[in-house]
Amino acid sequence: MTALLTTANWSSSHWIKALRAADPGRNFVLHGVDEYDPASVRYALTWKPPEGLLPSLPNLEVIFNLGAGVDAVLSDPDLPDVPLVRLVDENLADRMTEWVTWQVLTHHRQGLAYLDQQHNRLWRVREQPIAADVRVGFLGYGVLAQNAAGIVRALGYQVSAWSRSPKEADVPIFAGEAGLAPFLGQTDILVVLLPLTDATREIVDARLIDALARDGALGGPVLINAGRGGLQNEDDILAALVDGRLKGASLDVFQTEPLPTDHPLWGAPNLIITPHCSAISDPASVSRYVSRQMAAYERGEPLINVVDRTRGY
Ligand code: NDP
Ligand code: OXD
Repeated sequence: MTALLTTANWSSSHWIKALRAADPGRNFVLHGVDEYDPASVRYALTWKPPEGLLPSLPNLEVIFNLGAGVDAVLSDPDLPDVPLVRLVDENLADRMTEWVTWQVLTHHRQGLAYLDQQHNRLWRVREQPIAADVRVGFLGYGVLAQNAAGIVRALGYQVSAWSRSPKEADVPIFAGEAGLAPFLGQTDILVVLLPLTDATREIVDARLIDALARDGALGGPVLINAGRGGLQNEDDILAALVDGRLKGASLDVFQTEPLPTDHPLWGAPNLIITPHCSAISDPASVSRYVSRQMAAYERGEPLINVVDRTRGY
């Protein structure tokens, strides 16, 4: 009985070592390196598995996605009909919270403008609205957004969120299509933490940008996206940065990754680009999560964080 690992562009040696340390009694094999019999594979532990690999495992029982977003694994048209478990991990959530907080503070406190001043040896104090006057809206209010919202709120910002379904929460929640325009109309800094699904593809376009609040303390709206590149129309974002409809933006994810060196976004004004690293999966922490789930499953307990394939996340 084998657990098969695929890690795409992540360091496979770190992952296999961490898995073997977390669960020494189990047979982990690394696809493309170790010999294995496909019929012996009961679990697949994957990040962006090569298309066709999972359908080739006749006795596969569970797929564990090593990241939070499952869009890559769901894109395989022949994905076996077995439970797909996504990653829910405090370590991952805390990393995302660090990145989101960093971006919110940088745009609010004009980090790019001060860096520019420093390069020009210019001593000039800029406008300084207090956090309580700045409205941060989370587009998507799942595990990661809720964790980040807790810290952003603790810093004093006004926080609200938009999700697919209504929910009880400690911030105002706008839900569904009807809730989107009112939500955007009261948002100064938009933090996108949605999954990429048929319903959310390119949701961040010119229309959405134009619906953001323009009467806020920052003098214009700011876009922050750490969800997926497929959520954004990059031509629309570029145009809005160039003509000032967006005061600033931070993008961690892109339609094409790595972002091609000749992509015009590299030169866009007031844009912070990070290379899809806002929250990286920690091999040791994720290995413990997967090991706990496999043990519980073998005791006959239900798997947790199983993806609802009809919703796509
Ligand atoms: P969750 O599944 O916990 O939350 C998703 C949220 O999006 C929920 O609030 C959900 O609404 C909402 N949502 C989904 N579809 C819609 C829709 N059509 N309309 C409105 N709201 C919708 O996801 P996580 O918080 O764990 O992760 C979010 C995403 O972050 C991942 O899917 C992944 O793409 C990305 N990510 C990026 C990383 C990076 O390094 N850049 C690292 C980790 C994750 P509801 O609450 O009603 O279900
Ligand atoms: C994730 C990611 O989805 O790293 O976890 O993008």
